[in-house]
Amino acid sequence: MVTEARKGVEDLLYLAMDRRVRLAVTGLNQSGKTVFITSLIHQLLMGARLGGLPFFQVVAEGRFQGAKTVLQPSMHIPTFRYDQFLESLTATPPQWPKATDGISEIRLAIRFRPKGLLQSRLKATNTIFLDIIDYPGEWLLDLPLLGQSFQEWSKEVVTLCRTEPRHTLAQPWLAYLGALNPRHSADEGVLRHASRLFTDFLLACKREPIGLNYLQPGRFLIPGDLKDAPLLTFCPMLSPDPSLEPGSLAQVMADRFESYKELVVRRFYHQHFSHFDRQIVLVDLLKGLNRGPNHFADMSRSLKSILKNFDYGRSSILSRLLRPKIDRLLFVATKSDHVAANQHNNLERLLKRIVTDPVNEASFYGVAVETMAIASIVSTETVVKEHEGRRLSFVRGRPKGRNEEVLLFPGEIPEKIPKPEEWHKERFNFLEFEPVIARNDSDDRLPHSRLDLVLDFLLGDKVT
Ligand SMILES: Nc1nc2c(ncn2[C@@H]2O[C@H](COP(=O)(O)OP(=O)(O)O)[C@@H](O)[C@H]2O)c(=O)[nH]1
Ligand SMILES: [Mg+2]
Repeated sequence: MVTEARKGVEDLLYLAMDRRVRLAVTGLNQSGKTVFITSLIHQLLMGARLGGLPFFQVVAEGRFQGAKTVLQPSMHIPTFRYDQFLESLTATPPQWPKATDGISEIRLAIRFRPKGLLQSRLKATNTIFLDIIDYPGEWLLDLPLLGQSFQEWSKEVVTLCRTEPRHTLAQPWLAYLGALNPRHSADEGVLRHASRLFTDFLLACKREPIGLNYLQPGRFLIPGDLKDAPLLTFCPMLSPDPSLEPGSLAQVMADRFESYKELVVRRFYHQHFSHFDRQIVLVDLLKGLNRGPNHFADMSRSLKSILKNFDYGRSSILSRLLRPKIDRLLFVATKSDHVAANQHNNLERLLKRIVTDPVNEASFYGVAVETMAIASIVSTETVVKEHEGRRLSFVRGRPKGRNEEVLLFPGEIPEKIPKPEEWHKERFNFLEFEPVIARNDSDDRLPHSRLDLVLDFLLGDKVT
């Protein structure tokens, strides 16, 4: 208890001294959050070794002294298993981390020599603490629920189910719901069955190759420790009437929805999502392009509705203590190594198109905003070759699930969102790759693309 309290005071002190940075790593499921966090930690721990972070100014200027994982701030949150993830990424054969099914946290201490003679004489070394949490991307989509009533949410879901691919997948659930009388008194068996059919519908929407993102409630997909709780036993209603009797089916559904919002979403939001200083938003555009226009629109809708839930603006020292705000926001297109290097500019341009609204909104509040195309862990290599008289950029790598490397032409990235008629079948087919096999050199570092620029943007001003 005493240690908790002391840690709390210490934390406040770091905060007041501007020595604590809480980074929001935001992205839909499978956008690359866990791999990004793992690689970011790895790059910081490796520091200046092998010239790995040339554009992180504190490293380039020789002021970076090192980084270390230290005791995390919260006692009740599992630790982010950097060690396990790194082990699997460097095993033979290497493997990507498995999908995240709960929340975890990690704290890094970064030591550096301050810039400028005067400061250096006063104090040889400074330390900042970087806090990062990891969680299933599915849970992020719960944040928009906070602004919706049961009626509004039900209406939205039912409207979305009028179009494909949701329309067909929702039929078993909608047919069952259609036969129910919302005024009848609630029966646990009926609630459970309706909720089961709705969950099956959500899971079918999520499953590859459909892969939709705008699916709520997030805990229906990844329940964490709440499996089978009444909180997770409800579903939207066809015509939810706010004036229904207590105890009626529709009223019990609405009550459970409200409890879910209060006890799961709001709590999650307050504990983990309301105190960030910096944010990185990861977007897997390649998957979006592969899946076609419906998915692409669904991905953009999901991103926009998530970003509405963060606080943007400049923080003074006092407001940082009371209510911190995000004052630097970085959008990245992840997995840029899936395409050849000459496509990275287009990847960034396309990303810019998709995030125009949130970028404008954040800039309006004085937030510094950037966009980049990055690869947390580069798993391929670009090979330029003559092909039928043209110089083409190919990619060499080991596609997911295969044992041998292949050389392939992954195609080109459009710099604008394609018009509906331009999404003809098979236009985009970007493959995913297995991580490269490490050279078994103990001093090896995982290859990345632009994580130094990411670090410089997110932390540069804190390490001066
Ligand atoms: N080639 C490549 N693949 C990546 C990279 N980052 C993520 N991936 C792929 O994307 C998958 C999902 O990444 P993950 O970090 O688990 O996503 P999360 O659900 O947002 O945490 C991984 O299993 C990899 O296949 C990257 O930098 N390069
Ligand atoms: Mg993850």
